[in-house]
Amino acid sequence: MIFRQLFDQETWTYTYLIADPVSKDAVLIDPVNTHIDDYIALLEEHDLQLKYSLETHVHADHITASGLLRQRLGAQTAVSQFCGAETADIQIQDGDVFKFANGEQIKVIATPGHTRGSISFLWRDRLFTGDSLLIGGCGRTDFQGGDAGALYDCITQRLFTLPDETLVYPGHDYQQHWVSSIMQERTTNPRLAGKTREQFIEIMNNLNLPKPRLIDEAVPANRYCGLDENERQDAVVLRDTTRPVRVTTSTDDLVAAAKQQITEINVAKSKQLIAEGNIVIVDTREESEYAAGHIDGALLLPRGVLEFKIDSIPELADKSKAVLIYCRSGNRSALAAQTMQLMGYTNVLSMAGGFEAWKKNV
Ligand SMILES: N[C@@H](CCC(=O)N[C@@H](CS)C(=O)NCC(=O)O)C(=O)O
Ligand SMILES: [Fe+2]
Repeated sequence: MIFRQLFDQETWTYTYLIADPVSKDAVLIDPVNTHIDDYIALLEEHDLQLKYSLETHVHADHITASGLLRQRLGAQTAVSQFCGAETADIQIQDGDVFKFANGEQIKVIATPGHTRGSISFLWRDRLFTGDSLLIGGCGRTDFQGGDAGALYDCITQRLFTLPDETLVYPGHDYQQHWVSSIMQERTTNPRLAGKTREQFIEIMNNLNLPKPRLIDEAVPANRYCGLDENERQDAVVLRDTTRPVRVTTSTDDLVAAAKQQITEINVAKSKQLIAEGNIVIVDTREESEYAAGHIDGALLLPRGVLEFKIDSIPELADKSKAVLIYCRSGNRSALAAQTMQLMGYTNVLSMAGGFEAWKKNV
């Protein structure tokens, strides 16, 4: 097998290539957009066919190359279903297995905590931990649905229970470490070895790290496989029409599940509540859609940046206040409403049919 650990010096990110020289199947884990040409050259050098571009999570510090790899090479993009990245071909679930080459398997282990959708991949004796478990450290837990308790639980219960000799390949290293092992991390990681859950949470809550430099750009872009607004439409078309997709959970399934959990109201009811006042209207479409026309008084909060922009909106500080959320057709807003409920908002209403339906009812 071919195995390469690649490094992006700008963001201290590791990308991994796993490939089979016989069948020519190749998989990339956490590719970085600025290295797209390097990846293509490397694949060409070995005459490889990129089958999957896998993400350990929606990254806050760099932009993924997955959307470009899909466009250029036809690879399938995959990210956890809990990342809010619905344009990825595969919405990964815990326990999923990616099969490639002659019997090779990459197994998915959900390791939430750095972000809600963080996962680790296990291939043979190699564990790709993303930013869940780092060498002598772990990913921060202060944004994107981060949760220190959840991180402690999954590292201690799911990763540290793997065989001692399992090799740990992280998503970043800021001190020029390359590889570790489960035994090394279990016995020497200063945040985890001999630490109780409470001690770990205390450490994580007091890191006081500055925000990643690229977060405002990277998170929304990565929810669209790293593509910019102009490239995104193609991404959806490609996914929907050109290739069979091994989807464990499709976007439609996610929307349907969200609609079970939230409250939808129609345009007439929305108008009535707006007229009565005391309701915050949130437009969860992209900035360009908002600029082209929106409901009077609506606050712009694109779905891609919802979790980390919401705290800066004073009108949404009170989580019990009534919120009417809408998008173009009612799907994105259902997902956004579900996210807000998970964040503790208790009175979120999604407008069925979205702005399209609203315009018809003026
Ligand atoms: N200075 C870096 C910060 C990177 C950062 O915050 N990295 C995240 C992973 S996305 C992390 O968990 N870092 C852990 C740490 O710095 O201890 C940047 O601006 O990009
Ligand atoms: Fe990260």
